[in-house]
Amino acid sequence: MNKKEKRSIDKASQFMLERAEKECILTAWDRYEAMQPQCGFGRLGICCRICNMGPCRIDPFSEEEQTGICGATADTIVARNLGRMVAGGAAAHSDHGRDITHALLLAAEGKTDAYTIKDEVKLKKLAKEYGVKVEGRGKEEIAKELAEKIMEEFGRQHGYIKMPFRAPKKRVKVWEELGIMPRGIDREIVEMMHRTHIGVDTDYKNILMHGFRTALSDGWGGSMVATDLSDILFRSPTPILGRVNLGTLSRDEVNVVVHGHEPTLSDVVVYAARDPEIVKLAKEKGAKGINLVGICCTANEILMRHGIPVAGNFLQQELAILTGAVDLMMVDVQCIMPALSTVASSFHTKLVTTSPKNKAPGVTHVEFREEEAYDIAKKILKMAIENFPNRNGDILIPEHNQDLVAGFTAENIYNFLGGTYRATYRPLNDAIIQGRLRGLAGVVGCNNPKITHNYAHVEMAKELIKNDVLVVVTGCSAIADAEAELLRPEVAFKYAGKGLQEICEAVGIPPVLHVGSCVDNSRILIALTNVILEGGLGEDISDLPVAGAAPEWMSEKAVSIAFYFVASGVFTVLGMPFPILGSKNVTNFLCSEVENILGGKFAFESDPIKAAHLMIEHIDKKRKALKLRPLMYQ
Ligand code: SF4
Ligand code: MSK
Repeated sequence: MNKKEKRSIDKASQFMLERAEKECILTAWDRYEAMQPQCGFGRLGICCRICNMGPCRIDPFSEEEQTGICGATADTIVARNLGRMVAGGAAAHSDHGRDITHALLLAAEGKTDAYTIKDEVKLKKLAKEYGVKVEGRGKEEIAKELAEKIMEEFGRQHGYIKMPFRAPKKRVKVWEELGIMPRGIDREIVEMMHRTHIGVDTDYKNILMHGFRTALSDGWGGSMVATDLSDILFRSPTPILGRVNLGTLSRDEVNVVVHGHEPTLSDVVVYAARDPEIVKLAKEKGAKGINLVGICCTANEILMRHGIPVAGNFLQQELAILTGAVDLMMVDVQCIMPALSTVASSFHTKLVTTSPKNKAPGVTHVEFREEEAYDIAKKILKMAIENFPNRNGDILIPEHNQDLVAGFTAENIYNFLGGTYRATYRPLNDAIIQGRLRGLAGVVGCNNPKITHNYAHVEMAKELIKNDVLVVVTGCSAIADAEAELLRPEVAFKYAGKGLQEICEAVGIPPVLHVGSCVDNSRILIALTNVILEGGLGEDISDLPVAGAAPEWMSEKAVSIAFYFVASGVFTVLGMPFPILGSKNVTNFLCSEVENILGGKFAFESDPIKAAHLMIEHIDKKRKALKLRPLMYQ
């Protein structure tokens, strides 16, 4: 295996890595190598910088129990560090949710004409859930009151937030009894920061239980808000054809790459890119038109609603610029490497930040305001067009680009499985009960140069579907599988077990279902709840033959996601451990004891095949507990 193959399994990425090497342009993989050896204290989670008496570190090989200067043990330090990671991840997702709520409010008040309410059915359903009167009222009036009520969820001071009550009754009872039912979304994050301040919570279990509460305020709170309101404002996804990989960049069109997470600007850019004035301007500059593509979750948002191509996932953001064909990359928030400006400086590529929360030294900033969204979108597109004639040097675009199907949701699965006139999860439940389908798995999360790019996502998904496990994917995992052609219905015949093949053939779906962006992991929680409500597979999510995984995770958001899945009762395997191995107690609590109280737990396994089999073993254990029939074909 050569160096490029060790870095990525994806041919398009290997092609670009070759250029990077030839032209001595550093990428995340090079910086990762230069960083070796990485700090062992940090890796084990036993370095503390929380107060200025430190930094303190605990010697993992010491015979005697060591503490920090204040007396904090390894257990406390490790739990505090992890708790703060959960808070960071929950904050990012939830702030995204807040921004979408703000956009809904502006649209309802008529303060922006860039957005209209596109899913009135979902608006009314959600309004009823929040006690907003719908009869005899216009959609804007309903949306205004709903947006205001949801805004209150962030700072709620009394009682609990609403969305966790969507979970099965038994699960809600578990959370209430454990005292981890989330209150205000912001409140849980603030409380985590408070508890982990010097001289507050030193009980590692107490800190970690609050970690679960904080994460629940993300998964069943901020992220779920982001998903539901995005559907209302930008349209609920339906299965849609798309294309993926760096080969979606075009030699003779103006290439505009949108990267980040929030759909508020990128969704408007989709419409602005079709504006006759913009297309005409592009042609006047000698281009054939505008080619809009995406990276990371902004890409997933506009893929599943508009079929806009995806140029790549997290580790491909620098590689896209390395083609020399990107005329402009517009970024919003999250997962945007600071190194982009350095890579862009080797080419003509214009990098533009758009969020007041994310500026970069020396990078053009065009501030996004919802009230002027369309004009701002056009302004950025014009900057890209102006930059098209400045292309210099070789344009090297890999050929690779694949078809895919995306746009599955907890709601449209009803129609897919049951048909438009009898929308139901019954066929899915029956397939599991009768043993045609072994169970379900959610594979999500990022890339990380510690693991060969896309390898763990793809191998894990293949192993799971081979064993008749239907896989749902989000975020960069979804993009990885798309690049390996796993999001095409016909691959069921190549890779899936016989039972899963029969289902894919009957329903016309791929064996790996793309259910959206990182905040859309909330769709998986709702789908699991719908399975419980349909009946015959237990009373709680923890009864279900399901498992989760984040095989190449890197971000704090992935930590929060993993925490809310375990808190919801799902066994969750991570491809790399949390930085907690410096505390045996914390590791044992999260990877074992916690199952007794939450029904879910964590496992760490870097080999994706072994990790898939841990998930399969767990699924089989749950099938046995439910006394389901033996599998039909395994
Ligand atoms: Fe050291 Fe305690 Fe301060 Fe952490 S909080 S840096 S362990 S003194
Ligand atoms: S973009 S959080 S690298 S999945 Fe959602 Fe990908 Fe992870 Fe960012």
